[in-house]
Amino acid sequence: MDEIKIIKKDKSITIQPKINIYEVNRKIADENLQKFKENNVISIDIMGAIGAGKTTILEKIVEKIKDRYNVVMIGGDIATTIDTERINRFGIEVYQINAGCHLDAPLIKKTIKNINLADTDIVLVENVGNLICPAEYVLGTDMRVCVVSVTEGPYMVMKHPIIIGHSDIVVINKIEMAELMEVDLEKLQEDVRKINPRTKIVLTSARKGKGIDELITELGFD
Ligand SMILES: Nc1nc2c(ncn2[C@@H]2O[C@H](COP(=O)(O)OP(=O)(O)O)[C@@H](O)[C@H]2O)c(=O)[nH]1
Ligand SMILES: [Mg+2]
Repeated sequence: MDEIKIIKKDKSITIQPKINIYEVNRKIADENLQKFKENNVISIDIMGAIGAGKTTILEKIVEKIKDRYNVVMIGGDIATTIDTERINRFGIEVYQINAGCHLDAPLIKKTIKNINLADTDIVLVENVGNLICPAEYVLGTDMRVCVVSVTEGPYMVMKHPIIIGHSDIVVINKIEMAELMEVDLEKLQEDVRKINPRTKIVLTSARKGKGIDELITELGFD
């Protein structure tokens, strides 16, 4: 096989901004986390590509926990309110942020000003469907969850090491489709462990509700 030529970004044209936007974001994220903690709110950031199953997973979780906890959902979306409407059907409070390619800590700060955190137990954030931009923008949640689905093919994990590296839990969804998609579930899990040995991995078939109880346990909602 011919050697593959790898073209790297030329460092000489990298712009060094005076303000580190990640640092500014992180400071506000720390304030958000502090606010959540002061009010004993558990907060979760759910990330993943469009179609991975984030909203389906949220629906299944909300259905199971809504009678025990006061849950609020914040949904990030470029154009629609489809996801927040899906969650609002369960009778819980929802907030829609029409954002760009990711949510950020200032947007969460602005949103939580509207929420009565003292009466809230859990805030679930569905980030904008994207595996690249949300990785660098922490929101100030207790945990970050990344959802990948086997219908995205065998390379989604390997090609997105930053978001996998930043995740406390990686959910591999639509596992009933693995054989059909010729995706090796063991290999996918190995890829996750190689990038992030400390992350928890939960296998789900969210549409059928499989693996949701295990995910609820890992999230600490028991
Ligand atoms: N086969 C299968 N489809 C699923 C599963 N979970 C979600 N889906 C479907 O995948 C599509 C995208 O799901 P959605 O939750 O909207 O993804 P999101 O964009 O990540 O929020 C929908 O048609 C869901 O019904 C699953 O476990 N198995
Ligand atoms: Mg969604």
